[in-house]
Amino acid sequence: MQTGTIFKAISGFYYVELGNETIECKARGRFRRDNILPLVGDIASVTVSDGEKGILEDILPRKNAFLRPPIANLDQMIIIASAVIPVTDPFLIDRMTAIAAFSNCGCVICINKFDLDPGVNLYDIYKKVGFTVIQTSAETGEGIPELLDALQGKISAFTGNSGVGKSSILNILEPDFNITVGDVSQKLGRGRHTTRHVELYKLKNGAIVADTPGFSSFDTEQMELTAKDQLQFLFREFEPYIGKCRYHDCTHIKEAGCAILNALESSSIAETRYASYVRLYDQAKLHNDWDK
Ligand SMILES: Nc1nc2c(ncn2[C@@H]2O[C@H](COP(=O)(O)OP(=O)(O)OP(=O)(O)O)[C@@H](O)[C@H]2O)c(=O)[nH]1
Ligand SMILES: [Mg+2]
Ligand SMILES: [Zn+2]
Repeated sequence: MQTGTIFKAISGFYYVELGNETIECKARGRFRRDNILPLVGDIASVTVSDGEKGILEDILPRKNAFLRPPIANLDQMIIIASAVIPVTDPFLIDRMTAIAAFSNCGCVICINKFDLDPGVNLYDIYKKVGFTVIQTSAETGEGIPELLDALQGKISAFTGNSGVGKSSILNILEPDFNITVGDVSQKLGRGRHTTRHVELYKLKNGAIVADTPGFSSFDTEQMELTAKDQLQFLFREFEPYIGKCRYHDCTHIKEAGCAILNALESSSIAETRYASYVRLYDQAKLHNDWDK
């Protein structure tokens, strides 16, 4: 039995890296029976028959796992955004930063298409929250050395709405990859969902990076995250205010004497971040109510 990482998963086949080789594997029947879906990024034990085809025997315990994109064992998400068409809705970024925080996963915000628009607005919001924010261009190479540094020694996934340039950035990091990129529909204001599967790529500096399919606005509405009273802890800039509201069970939605609402009032918390909190809170509430 050997152990390796799943680099790619396509229609029931798992491509596992074992030493210098990539072995095509199928999963044992009991995975389906036990309702375990092997994910890209999983570390699996594999038996290889006649040196060619393999069988996934087991998935080793995960550090974390995500549904959208479907991937496991991430050190960090690189949330890629764009200030030009396809413009990134800050809610999408905030949803991802919350999911990352919830899953013990780091995150870096990357504002791409710097050559077209530096995205100063987004830059200021996330810099102030305390995230690492990198402005990049897959066209001119701006910010790419900085991004490479952030990727070094880690397993990362590029996420973001379709057309922001996830695949393009991977191609500029390593021109040999030759990943297909698609254009952006100016009329519809969005990308064309060019990347269809999750795949890990190994950079020359040893970093491992996943390209993933871009989100559509539909995905944005399709999530529930966590218990509503836990959500406040997933917005890192709320931290100094938590426990300082008048009511100990303050939801920070409309209570009097709310320290978070006061911080919003004095612009210490960004409006878009707070709006995302409320939106996620409402979704979580709906979901929690269903559970009862
Ligand atoms: N001007 C400019 N265009 C870019 C940049 N990065 C990507 N593009 C263009 O944006 C379009 C979409 O790029 P992709 O790399 O396919 O985007 P993606 O995020 O992988 O999209 P999906 O696979 O659909 O999720 C292509 O036409 C790219 O050439 C950039 O930094 N500047
Ligand atoms: Mg792509
Ligand atoms: Zn409050």
